[in-house]
Amino acid sequence: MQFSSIYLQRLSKVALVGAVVLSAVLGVLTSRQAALAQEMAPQTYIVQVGAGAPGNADLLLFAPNNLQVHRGDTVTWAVGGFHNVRFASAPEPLVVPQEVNGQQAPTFNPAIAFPTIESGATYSGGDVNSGLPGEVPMFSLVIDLEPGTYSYLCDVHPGMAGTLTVADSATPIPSPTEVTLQAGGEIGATAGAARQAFVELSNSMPMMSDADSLSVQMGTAGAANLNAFFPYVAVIKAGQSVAWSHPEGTFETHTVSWPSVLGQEIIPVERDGMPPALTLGPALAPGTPDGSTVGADGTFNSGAIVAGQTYTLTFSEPGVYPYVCSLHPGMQGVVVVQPQ
Ligand SMILES: [Cu+2]
Repeated sequence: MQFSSIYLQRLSKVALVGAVVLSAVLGVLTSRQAALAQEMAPQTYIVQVGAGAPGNADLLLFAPNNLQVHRGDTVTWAVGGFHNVRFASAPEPLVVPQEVNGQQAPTFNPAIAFPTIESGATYSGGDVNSGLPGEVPMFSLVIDLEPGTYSYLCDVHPGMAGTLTVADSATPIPSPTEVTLQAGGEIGATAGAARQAFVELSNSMPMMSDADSLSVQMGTAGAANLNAFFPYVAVIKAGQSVAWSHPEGTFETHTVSWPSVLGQEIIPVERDGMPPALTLGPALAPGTPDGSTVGADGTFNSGAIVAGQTYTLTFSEPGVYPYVCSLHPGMQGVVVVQPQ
C-alpha cells in the first residue's frame, strides 16, 4: 500500500509538472498566435507629405519615401502644404488652357486641383488623385492591390514622388511605429541637407560682381528646398541688371515681385454646370516681361518662374528695391542700386 501510495504521489507530481509544462507551451502558442493575428490585422500607416524646417526650408518629400504595406492596410497621407497625391508615373502640367467666359485662358490644371477619389475609399489601381488639400489635410486609401510596387507623386512640385510596395501577406513588414520613426529620420536627413545648402549658398553667392549682371539663385534643387534668395542683398550699379536663376531639378515655383501679390495665385471663375475654372492670379500669371527695365517706382512682378528658367531685370535708377516671392511667405530679398 505504502509503495503504491508513493507511486501515486510521484505519478501525480509528474502529471502536475506535465500540466504546468503543457499549459506553458499552450500559453506561448496563444501569445504567438495573438501576435500573428495582430500582424495580420489591417494596419494604418502615415505618410508625411512635405515638411517645414528651419531657414524657411520647405522639404518637398514623401516620408517614408517607400512605404511597405499588406493588402487591406490603410495609408493616410498627412498633407503639410500645397500638395496633391496622385498615383501616376509622370506629373501633369500645372497650367492648361481652358475656355473661360467664351475665351481660351491659362488655368491651374483641374486634373491636379480636383479629387478623382474620395478620402477613405478603397484603392484597387489606376490613376487616382487626392486633389489639393481641403479643410482637413488628410487623405486616406484602403489599399486593395496585388503585391508589387506602385508610384505616386505631387503634380504641384514636379519631381516630388514616392512609392508604395504591397508585400505578399506572408512577408513581414515594418510596423506603423517603425515606419513613422523611419519617416522622421528621412525628414531629419533632408532638413540637414537643406541647412547645409543654406550655409554653402550664403557663403558662395557674391553680393557684388564686376560683370554687368549679378546672379541671384532662387531656392534650391530637389527635396531639400529653401524658400530663399541667394544672395539676400544684391548690390549693382545703375544700368546694370540682376539675373534670378531657378536651378534645374527644382521642384518648386517662385516669383520675383514688388509689391507682394501673396495669396493671389488662383482666381476661381464659376461656370454653369461645370467645376470653376481656376484662372491664374497675378502670383502665377505672366507679368513684367523678362528683360524689362525697372523704373524709379520699383514695381515689378515676374509671375511663375519654374525649374531651369532665368528672369532678368535692369535697374536704371539708384535706390533700394525690396522684393519678395509671392508664393512663399518670408522669401524676400533686396536690390541695392548704386550711382554709376
Ligand atoms: Cu517662392
